[in-house]
Amino acid sequence: MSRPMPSPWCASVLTLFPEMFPGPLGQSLAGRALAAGVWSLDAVNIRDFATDRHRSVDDTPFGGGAGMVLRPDVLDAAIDAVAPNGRMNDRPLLCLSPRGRPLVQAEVRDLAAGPGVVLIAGRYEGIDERVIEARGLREVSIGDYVLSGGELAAMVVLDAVVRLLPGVMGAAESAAEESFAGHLLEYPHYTRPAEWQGRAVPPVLLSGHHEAVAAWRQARAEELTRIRRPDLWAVHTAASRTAAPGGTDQFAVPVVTDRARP
Ligand code: 9D3
Repeated sequence: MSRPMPSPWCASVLTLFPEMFPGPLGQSLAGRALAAGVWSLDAVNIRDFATDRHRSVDDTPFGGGAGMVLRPDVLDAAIDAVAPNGRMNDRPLLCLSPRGRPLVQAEVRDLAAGPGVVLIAGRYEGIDERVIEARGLREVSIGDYVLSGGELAAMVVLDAVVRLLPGVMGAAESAAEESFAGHLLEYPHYTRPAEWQGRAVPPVLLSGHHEAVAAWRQARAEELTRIRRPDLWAVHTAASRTAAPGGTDQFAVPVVTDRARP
């Protein structure tokens, strides 16, 4: 007999552009998992919670300045619709913002291990600070560049999390990801033909000498990381110095110091 379906990992997105969802998340890996009921996606229109006849969601900033601010009353009502205030709310409330803490894989993993997430995708200059305080919103950025809104950033968060949900990735892939040391960039990949447009594949890869191949890949990964990502390289070298022989989780090395969230 078939076992009962586990309740899906549950994502709600609060946005002024709900029609942007699922967008690219309806395709490929995440889309298949969505159709299979591994996760659910609920895009909620913040404007549905406006109270005046103009359905306004924003207002001018106190103290003056450019741009508009998302009203606290409207956003709070929208949050209430998916995470009722004072009730047991087990899903973390994240607010996509260019001033947020940069998203890292450890946080993605934590989200995937939980019941779901509520994502608030802002437009305008920002949202009223008092909602952030009152609801304990965790502000998250996806990197140091300027987007025109939080929706694409919300999709990035969801894509990163959903691929980690049980049954979404292949078992082999997930196992490889689990055991992967983490702080090195990937070595270069090659497939047939062995020569293409006058460019040969590195001969060691055709040698059939597995240890030599592994050593070459390790060296290329380290070289790439050192040159391209000195920040990751510093983590890697610190980890190699402190890690117990036989290997511990190198993500656990105390290089990231800003994990205790206020
Ligand atoms: C001049 C002040 N601007 C901050 C750089 C205001 C502003 C610009 C763009 C406020 C919001 C936005 C829209 N961006 C996001 O909502 C956003 C974002 C981003 O722009 N970069 C990286 N991660 C994220 S998460 C949400």
